[in-house]
Amino acid sequence: MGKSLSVPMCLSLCMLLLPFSSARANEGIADIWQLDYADVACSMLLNAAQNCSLCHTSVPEVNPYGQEIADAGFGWFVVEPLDSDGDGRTNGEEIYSDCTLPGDAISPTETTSWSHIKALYTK
Ligand SMILES: [Ca+2]
Repeated sequence: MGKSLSVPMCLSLCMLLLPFSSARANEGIADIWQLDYADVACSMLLNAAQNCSLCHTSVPEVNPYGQEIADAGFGWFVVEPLDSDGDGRTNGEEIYSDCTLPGDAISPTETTSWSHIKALYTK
C-alpha cells in the first residue's frame, strides 16, 4: 500500500518540479554560452544570452538560432557555420565580428551599425 501511494506522489512531485528544473537548466546553458563566448562576443550578445533573447522569442519558444542549438544537442560551436536566421551571414560571423543576433534576421547588420555609419563620415 505504501509503495502504491508513493509512485503517484513521486510522479506528481516530478511533474510539479519539471518546469522549474528545465528553467534552471536553461539558465545554466545561457551561463555556459556566455563563458564560451566571453572573450569574443560583444556585450550586446552576452546580455542577450543572459536575458534569453539570444535563443528565445518568448520563453519557451525558440528563435531559429535557439532551435538549431537545441537540434545540435546544445553544441553552439557546431552551428557557427550555419546561417540560422537566413540573413546571409553565418552565426559565427554574427557572433565573432558583426555583433548581431544570429537568431534575428532584422537585427542591425554591420553596414547599418553606428560604428560603420560613423566610419563613413570620418574618412
Ligand atoms: Ca545569420
